[in-house]
Amino acid sequence: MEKKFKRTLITTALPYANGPVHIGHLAGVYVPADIYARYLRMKGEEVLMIGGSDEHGVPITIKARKEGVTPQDIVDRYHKIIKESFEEFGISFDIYSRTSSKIHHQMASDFFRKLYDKGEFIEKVSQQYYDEEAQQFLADRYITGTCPHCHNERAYGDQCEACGTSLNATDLINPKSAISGSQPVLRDTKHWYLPLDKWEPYLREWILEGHKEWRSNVYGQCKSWIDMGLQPRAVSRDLDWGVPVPVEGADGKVLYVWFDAPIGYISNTKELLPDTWERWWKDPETKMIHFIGKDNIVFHCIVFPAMLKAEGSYNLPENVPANEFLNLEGDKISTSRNWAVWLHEYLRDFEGKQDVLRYVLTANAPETKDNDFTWRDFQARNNNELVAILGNFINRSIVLTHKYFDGKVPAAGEFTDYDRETIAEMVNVKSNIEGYLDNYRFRDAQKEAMNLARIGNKYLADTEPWKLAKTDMERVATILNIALQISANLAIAFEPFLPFSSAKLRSLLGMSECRWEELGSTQLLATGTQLSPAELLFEKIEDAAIEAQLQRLEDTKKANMLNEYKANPIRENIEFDDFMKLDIRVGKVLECTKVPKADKLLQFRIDDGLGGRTIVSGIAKHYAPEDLVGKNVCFVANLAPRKLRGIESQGMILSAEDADGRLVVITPADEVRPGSEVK
Ligand code: B3M
Ligand code: ZN
Repeated sequence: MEKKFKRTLITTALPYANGPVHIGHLAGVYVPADIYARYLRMKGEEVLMIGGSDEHGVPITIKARKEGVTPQDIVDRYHKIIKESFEEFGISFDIYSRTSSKIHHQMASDFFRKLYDKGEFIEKVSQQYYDEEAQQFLADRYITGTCPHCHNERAYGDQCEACGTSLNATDLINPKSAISGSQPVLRDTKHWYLPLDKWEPYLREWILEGHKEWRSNVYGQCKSWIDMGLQPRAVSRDLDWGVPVPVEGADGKVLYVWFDAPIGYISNTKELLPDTWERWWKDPETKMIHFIGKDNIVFHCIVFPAMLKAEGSYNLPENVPANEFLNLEGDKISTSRNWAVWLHEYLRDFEGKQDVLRYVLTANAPETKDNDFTWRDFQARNNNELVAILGNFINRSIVLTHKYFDGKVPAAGEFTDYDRETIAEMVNVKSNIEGYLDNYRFRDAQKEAMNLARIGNKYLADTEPWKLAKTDMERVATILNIALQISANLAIAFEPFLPFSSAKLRSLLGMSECRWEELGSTQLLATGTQLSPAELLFEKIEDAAIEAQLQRLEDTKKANMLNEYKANPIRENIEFDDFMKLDIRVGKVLECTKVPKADKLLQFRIDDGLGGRTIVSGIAKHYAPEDLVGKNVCFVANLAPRKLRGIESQGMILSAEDADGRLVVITPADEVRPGSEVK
């Protein structure tokens, strides 16, 4: 039996304040959260929707350094842009604050200190690279060097983007500081670790037994993390930007951004409700829902709950309906490659059409798998659904009422069976939408709301009031009364999804109230209510506007190609004899398995035509092992064997990766015998 709660706390992932927000943010987190919050409010429930900017972390310091400004300058700039974009799109936060605020620093610091005093952390001294010139420890992203695995010379301290292998900075050959360029030295440094392994039994019970109803993509990711075995996780960093670690002798150390950021949900609530915030975070009568993207699942389902359990007085989330990713025209959205539809640019090009984007992003929401945004689909859904179905029905109902009844809602006479059937269908729509929304299925819920517009269109098409005007005005009055009641129901049904259009429709119909419980009623508009003059809710989007967007993306692609070659120039020429030293062969993948406790490594058994060999490759992030079995791959056969996580790797599988990090293995165009030489 579903537990009943008195109130709902909705948190939304705090976007990093190091760039503007784009359609992926809206689709992944903020539109679904806003739909849910609006729906609950319309039902008269107690709801809080919390948002804010995530203003710490290494990427912000890197951007500040690149621009020669301070991290505070960066976050001040983007916090403002992000906040304004959300306001423009009607994302109805009760508060949108930020983690560089004093109240957050205090809250995060106190939270850490409480866990520290309770002995919830493991203290460990580890070796970290220190830049003697810049006089600071180096975060992983500030260290570059040669990847020990594929010899890419621009690997980072945490990962090699060429072969995808996750690295420790000390694995790098010839490490360099990205700050001063000097050779860093290893120094001891103390950090505090949250022992996630201690909470593994609890998390296993709480999630894997207690929340089987969570979305499969969320549940699955939690299960694989828990089954892989949880490890202690560092919750402090050697950085000068962030929440200082509130412990003696911790100068120059700050809380790890993923430790302080989720606490931002709490501090933002406290900022909004200084006296009653604890009711929202500690009263078991409060239901907490985290709206996030899939890359934040582990932090919201494993790390943050462990922190809250360690602290001991907080609720845990009831659900985490994480969305997958939205792609753009078939490619991953990428801030660094400007491959995005930025909200502020959308508003410039499609003024007043926020609801069109909300509608399309919900219709294509990546709720259980990645999905793709295309401008052609955006145009089609606007023209064929919003204009042709919803807008058209509303417009006909109002125009006909002005034509025959002077714009006043006419009195309904006797209902026919068909009238009653139509009304019954409308009542059905209410329970269908509720069923979907209560289960975070926003795509289906919106589709159901649009279904009501289809019912309205069909009703007018079947009853043809314009043909009866000469003979039976009473019947025309009944038909238009019902059509107008359906229109008023659409204003209610679409409020969570299309708040701007719903408000416009309510004013056209002279509707004041908009309460969810009234959905399904045929008494929403009193007889005699004066309608405003008809006005189109939506307008067609012409090809030219779409072509302009596609051209912009084409130009971006060209600019990226240019930058890629500049950023990743072809290496210097080698002699033909040097090339001939490489012995590249074709091999068939006989077996492929994940390397335990190495989330980026796959172990292959390859038929190399010479009895077989083992190769370890850092491409686990790009392939499910079972998808590679049976494939032909190309591999370097005469690379000196080397041990990786205790496994002797005899060679290297060749793969290609684009600047976006998308990686594919190299396979021969046609079937060819294992051991065949690549020339
Ligand atoms: N700043 C957003 C991201 O990973 C991250 C979310 C924090 S929510 C506490 O893109
Ligand atoms: Zn590598």
